[in-house]
Amino acid sequence: MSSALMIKFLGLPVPKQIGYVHTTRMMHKVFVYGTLKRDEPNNYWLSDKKNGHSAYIGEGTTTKKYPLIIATKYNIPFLIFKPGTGNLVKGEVYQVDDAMLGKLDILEDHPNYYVRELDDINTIKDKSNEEVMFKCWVYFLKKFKPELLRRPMLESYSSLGPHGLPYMDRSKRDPYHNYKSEIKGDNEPSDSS
Ligand code: PCA
Repeated sequence: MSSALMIKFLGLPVPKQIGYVHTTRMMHKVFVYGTLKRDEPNNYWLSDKKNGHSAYIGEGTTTKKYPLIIATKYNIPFLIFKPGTGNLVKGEVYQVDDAMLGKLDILEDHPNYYVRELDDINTIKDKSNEEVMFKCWVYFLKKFKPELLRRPMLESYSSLGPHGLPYMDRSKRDPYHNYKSEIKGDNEPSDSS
């Protein structure tokens, strides 16, 4: 018998909170380093309420070095899954719900293209200035062509940065050009680290 029923059975008034159905929304932390950051071309995905919930937590930095490069005809940023090479990369940490994470997975074509992995991110909370380590989801490129490692490795991405390689929006791309084959290698993740 539920506690609410038991109280009724005993003839006692049922307190309001008993029997109340609690729905919990799963929350996740995501570290974004590329076009999803503030003032970058895909940030509207995170701010669009129709996609779900997102809240900015603060600036984040990876705790391992990774190569952050710009590649393809469309100047797309990639964090390559080769820990120990490149820089401690700066980005932003957001809290998102299941719905928003699902939308980001569609945008990043996880797990076919970018692969979402959990990683430790040093985060400076915007509200309190407190520094904390969070396990965050990060979209990595795991199977990559080795020549991508010869590209300049950035510490922080901005589409309109001094590299002169502005991101090209999907709506402007050639539907017949397979840009994914420009970067995808056939290495297994273990070969790359
Ligand atoms: N969007 C994701 C991965 C690369 C990109 O452009 C991000 O900003 O983290």
